[in-house]
Amino acid sequence: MTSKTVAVLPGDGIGPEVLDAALPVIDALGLPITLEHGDIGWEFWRTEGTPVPQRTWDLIGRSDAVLLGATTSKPGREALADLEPHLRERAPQYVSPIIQLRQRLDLFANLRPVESYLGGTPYRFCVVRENTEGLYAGLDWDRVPEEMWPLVADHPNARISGREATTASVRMLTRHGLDRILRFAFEHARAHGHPRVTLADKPNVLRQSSAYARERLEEIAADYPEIEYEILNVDAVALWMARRPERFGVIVAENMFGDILSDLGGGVMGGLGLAPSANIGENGNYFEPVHGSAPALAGTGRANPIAAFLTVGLLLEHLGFGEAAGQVRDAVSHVTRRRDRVTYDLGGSATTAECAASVLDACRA
Ligand code: GGG
Repeated sequence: MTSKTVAVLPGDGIGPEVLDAALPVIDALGLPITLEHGDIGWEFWRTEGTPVPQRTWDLIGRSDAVLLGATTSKPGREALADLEPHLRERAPQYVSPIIQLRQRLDLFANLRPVESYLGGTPYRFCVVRENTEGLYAGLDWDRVPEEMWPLVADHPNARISGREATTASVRMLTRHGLDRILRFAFEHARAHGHPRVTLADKPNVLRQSSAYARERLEEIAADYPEIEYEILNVDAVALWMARRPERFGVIVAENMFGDILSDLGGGVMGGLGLAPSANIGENGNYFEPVHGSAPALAGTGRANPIAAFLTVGLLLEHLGFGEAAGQVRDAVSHVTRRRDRVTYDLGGSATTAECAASVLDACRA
């Protein structure tokens, strides 16, 4: 097995605790991986003026994969209250580290596996969210720009409100963006034996842009004849994710639809404490639990480490350690079915350390 280097960026709040709990799994499985710890998050903005110092970018650049704990996306009232006045004035300039990573590394694919860890009918699917365009392309105006007004003015509500009282956002889909995310979805389906790719879109309302997405889907799908594909309205996908999650393999969606569906996926699984994620591009990646930094929970020993374990599993799979990734998922399954081994958010009473010890024991068994 070729040796790999992973940049570990614990970040803020509970990020360091959940990574500390989950990382021993790499040793437990005897994998040839070198971990290099680096700095990211609010603390580094406070002390150095940036949440991602240059030495961290350098570390990311020389690593095969990046493992993130959690980071502050927007400083809360308590974080602001602790600041000296000159820093408080500058706080609105703080840009979330994960946005910086996604933009600078062009991490266009956000992968969220959704799997039944709490029992019931088994399911295993994933949501692939496009990360760079769609309704979050940044084409968002607090008042419709003058040059756009002729396109909007005929809408009856806009006619009544006038330009000064009309706002707009544009859903931008490009051939470049569509092709690479659709290809990613099909490649993922192929690699994981999923028989079907579902494009979650809105063809009954956003007819023109959805027709273009269909055109790109049909062309890309031709390269994957063994994989079925379908286009469903995003609202129907949400309904079926909740009612019959086992019907899905790979769900792919533009940025906003994917944002919503991927959080729904966390809900279907049983909560954010279980949900892992990956952000992947041509030249970089980072893996992180979906949950945030949860400052109120930090230091209490109650944070759920399962999402961090499953995130490490996802990272292992990406690095080519597929068998080890399966062992991590199996160990998690073994533990999540025992309420006495899980943390409070899953109805248990275990601490972070106790829950992690159970997963590590199951891995070694
Ligand atoms: N691990 C995901 C993550 O940290 N996301 C950023 C985020 O949502 N942060 C909100 C927060 O921690 O306050």
